[in-house]
Amino acid sequence: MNRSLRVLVAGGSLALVSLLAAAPNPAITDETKVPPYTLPEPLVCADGTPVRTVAMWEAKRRPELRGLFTREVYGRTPASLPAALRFEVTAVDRGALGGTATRKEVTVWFAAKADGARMHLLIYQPNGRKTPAPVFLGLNFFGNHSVHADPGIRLASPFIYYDADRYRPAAPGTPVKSEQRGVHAEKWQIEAVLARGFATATVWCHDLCPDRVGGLGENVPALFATGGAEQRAGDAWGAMGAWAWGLSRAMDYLATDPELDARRVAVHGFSRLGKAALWAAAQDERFAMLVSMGSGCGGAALSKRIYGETVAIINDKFPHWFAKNFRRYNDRESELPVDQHQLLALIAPRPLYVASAHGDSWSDPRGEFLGAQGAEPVYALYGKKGLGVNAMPGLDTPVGATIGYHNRTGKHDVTAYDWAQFLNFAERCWPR
Ligand code: GTR
Repeated sequence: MNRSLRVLVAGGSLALVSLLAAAPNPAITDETKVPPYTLPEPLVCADGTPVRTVAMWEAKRRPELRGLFTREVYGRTPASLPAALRFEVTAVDRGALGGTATRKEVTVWFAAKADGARMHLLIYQPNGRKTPAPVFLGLNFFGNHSVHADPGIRLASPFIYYDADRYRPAAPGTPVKSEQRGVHAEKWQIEAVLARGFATATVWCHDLCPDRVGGLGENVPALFATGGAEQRAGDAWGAMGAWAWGLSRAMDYLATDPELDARRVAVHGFSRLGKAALWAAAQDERFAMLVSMGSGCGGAALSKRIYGETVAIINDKFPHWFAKNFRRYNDRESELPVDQHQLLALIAPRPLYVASAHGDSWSDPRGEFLGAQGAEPVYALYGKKGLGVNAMPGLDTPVGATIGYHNRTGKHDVTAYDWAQFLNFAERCWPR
C-alpha cells in the first residue's frame, strides 16, 4: 500500500499534518488485471436463509440490503420531513419553446426563513397532451439555466461560472454571460423528450448540497445538522444522500401537479448525479423507473472488480460524497458486505436502464453491465425478464426487457443517441 507523508512548511516551522495517510492504490484499466472476486447474493439473507418469494424479499431481504447500503455506503437519510416544507409555483409560461411546451418553475422551501434552504425545480411539459405527462426527473450540474438556452429560465444563484466543464464560483458581481445558458443542453435533449410526449424536470444539485467538502455544512445537510465531511458520524449521509433526498422532494411536488403523471416518473442521472439517482430510486419506490448513464463507482458498476475508479480513489477525491463508513473499504473491496448489483436489485420490479460509454473506462462499462446482470434474479422473482442476453452486447446495441442496457461508442457524456434509447425504453415499458 502506498503511504504518503504530508508536511506543511509554515512560517519557517515544520508542522506534521498527517502521518501515514493511505494513498489509494492506482486504478486498473486492463481487464486481465481484474482479480477474482465473489459477489454477495441478492437472494440470500444475512442469516443464510434463501429468498424464494416476493413476500420474503420485500419483508426481509430488501430492508436488510437497504440497511447495509445506508450504513456502509451512502449514510442515513433523515426520517422526517422539514416542518416548513412547501411548494411555491413562481412562474408558468404556457407558450414556452415556441409554444410547444409549458415551462413551470417551482421553489420548494425547506425552511420557513426567506434565506433558508430551498431548491428550484424547473419543469417543461409538452402542450397538447390529453392525459397527464410522464416525467423524466434528474439533477443538473450547473444550474437550471444550463439545461436549455431558453432565456425564460431563472438563472441559478449563487451563479457558478462554467468553464471547461468545471465548477468555478464566480467572484461577486461577475456578470452572468448569456452563453452560460444552455451549456448542458446537449446532455438534456429537452425538445426530443417533449416530442415523445414526456415532461422533463430538473433541480440544480448545488441547491441541495454544494459539490465540495464544505458543502456538508450548507443547504440541506446544514438544515439537518448532520455534520461536516470529517466531523459526522460514520453512518451520517454525504452529498449523495442529500442529492437523493432532493429528488424525493421534487417527487413530492410532482405528485401534487395534476398535469403530470406521478405514477410514471423516471429518475435519471449522469455520472455523480447518476449515483444519486440510483440511491434515490433504491430508497423511494414512488420512482417508477431508473435511468443511469456512466454512473460508475458507487453507481451501477461493481466495486469488487476494482476496475477504473475504486472505492479508495473516490473517497479520497470526494470525501463528502459517501458515508464515512464507506472508507473502511478503501482498497479492501473484497470486505464490502454488498455490491452495486444489489443496489440495482432494490429497484426491482421497476424498469431499470443502465447505460455506459465504451471510452469511459473510469466508469467501468463492463462492471456496469455486470451490475445490471447481477440484479436479474430479483427481477425474475417478480416474473420480470431482465437483459435477455448472457454476455455484454456489442457497441451501440441496446438490449433488455425490464432491465435495459447499452454501451455507446464514445466518451463519458449523455448524448442524443443515449436519450433516444432511454425514450424507446420508457415508451416500451409505459405504452400509451
Ligand atoms: C469524476 C468521478 C466520477 C464521476 C465523474 C462525474 O471525477 O471520479 O465518479 O462521478 O466525476 O461526475 O462527472
